Amino acid sequence: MVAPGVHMSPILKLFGVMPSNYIIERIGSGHIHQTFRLTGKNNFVLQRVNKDVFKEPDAIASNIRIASEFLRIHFPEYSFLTCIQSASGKDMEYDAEGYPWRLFPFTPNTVTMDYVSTPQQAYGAAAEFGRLTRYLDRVEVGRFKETIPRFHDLVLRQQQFEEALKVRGNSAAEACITACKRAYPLVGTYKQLIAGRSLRLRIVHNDTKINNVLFDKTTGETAGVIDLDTLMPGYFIYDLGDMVRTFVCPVSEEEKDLSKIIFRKDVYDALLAGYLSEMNDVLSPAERSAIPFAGKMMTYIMALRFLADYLRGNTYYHITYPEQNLVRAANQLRLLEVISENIPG
Ligand code: GN1
Ligand code: MG
Repeated sequence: MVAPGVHMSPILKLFGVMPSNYIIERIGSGHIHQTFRLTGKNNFVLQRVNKDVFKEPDAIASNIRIASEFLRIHFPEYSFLTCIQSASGKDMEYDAEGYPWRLFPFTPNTVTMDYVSTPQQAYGAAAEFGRLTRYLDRVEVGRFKETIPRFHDLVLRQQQFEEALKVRGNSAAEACITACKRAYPLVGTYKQLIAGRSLRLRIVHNDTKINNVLFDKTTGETAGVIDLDTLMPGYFIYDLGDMVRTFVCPVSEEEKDLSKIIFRKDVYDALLAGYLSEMNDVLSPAERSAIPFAGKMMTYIMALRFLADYLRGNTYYHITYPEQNLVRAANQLRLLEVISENIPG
């Protein structure tokens, strides 16, 4: 874990920022990168990119550049977050250990939230993510790279889970393993959707958690989306599904008390209405019929990913206690149950 400190100075200087003029503090609840807020004359967000997860960091910058150029031409009023270039004109600067760092402007008077409190927030956030996909509907998908190959490919995640099972060393995970296997039919449904070409490959955000939406502090309106590292080719179910996963339940994936995992129908209805307010005419009838599958698929993929990481010794997600990935997997498996009970089809 990197603490805010003096080692950031050389990086900040490359971006033309004098570290001594800023208060630097860690922010965010992400599992992958390390993110800091700089408060001073101007406000910035500084981020160290996880190079073990994003093995080709330049692909992130390239995708964002293609998207931002397209949006600037076709939707000039859209506020799309891009990073600040360093003094030598680069999107990222590398430190002595080979980690890339990026600097963003901090959008003034905005907040992020870790939980959806009202259906209005769900509607707004879902419309915001839907708008991004709609605006990018006619961009050339083939120009984008996969920043993490096969990131939300459920078939791959099932294979990785099976691999992790081979090295499992303890029985604490048995109940979760059984539950994951019981849900294997979801992989079959996913395969059918892909093989049947029901879903169009689009540019999607791929990390549509509620805390990746900026809200205006004063009006409560949405002010844009952040965390564009996985803006890349994918299917709409990845975005819609991750919203269902993170919006409908009043507690996060860290919650240990499974009785708190409930399905808020008003929030689900609002998120779907918000998403479709942008995407209804963009989606094909075949895509629209995959809507009920989205939340199940993305909740399940997170259960598989958390459990596989636990079984292989917690090499991927940042943890603060040894059982954390198992707790997350059990949480997501319970959420999968409540979503399946509440979304027919
Ligand atoms: C990771 O680091 P963060 O929180 O932005 C993960 C997402 C998961 C999420 C679960 C690159 O995102 O896919 O949904 O954790 N990102 C990556 O909280 O693996
Ligand atoms: Mg992310």
